[in-house]
Amino acid sequence: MVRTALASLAAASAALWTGGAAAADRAKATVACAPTAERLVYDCRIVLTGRKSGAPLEGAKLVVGADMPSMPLAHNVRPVTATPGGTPGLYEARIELEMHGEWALRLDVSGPLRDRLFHKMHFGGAKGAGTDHQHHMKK
Ligand SMILES: [Cu+2]
Repeated sequence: MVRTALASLAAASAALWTGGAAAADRAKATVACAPTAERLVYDCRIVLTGRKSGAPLEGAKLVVGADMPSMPLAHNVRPVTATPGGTPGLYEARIELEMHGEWALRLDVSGPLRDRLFHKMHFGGAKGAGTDHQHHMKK
């Protein structure tokens, strides 16, 4: 009895897993940006997964834009197309900002699924690297 229940549970999760990049799913992003030798230029590594499936999102087209939530219409950063990184779901993009402070990265995902995500991060100042918003808030 217990054994049967476990078996069907495993089958159900396997079905979810293979359905990873289904059109109905949305994207989830993990973002880390590191400063380069050039001021205001950052190398960002973005890991995309399916929000429901948790599976790495491979073969996606990812365009990264940036804006400052506190300064609407003040900036005009040209969006860049990320390139696939070495591991499944990893994408890399070099972004050039116009000042330090809090930015919202806009991630436009297309391909296996379409989605638009915003990711707030603090760049520069005493922090040096692009730190995740939550880290910045925690101090
Ligand atoms: Cu600004």
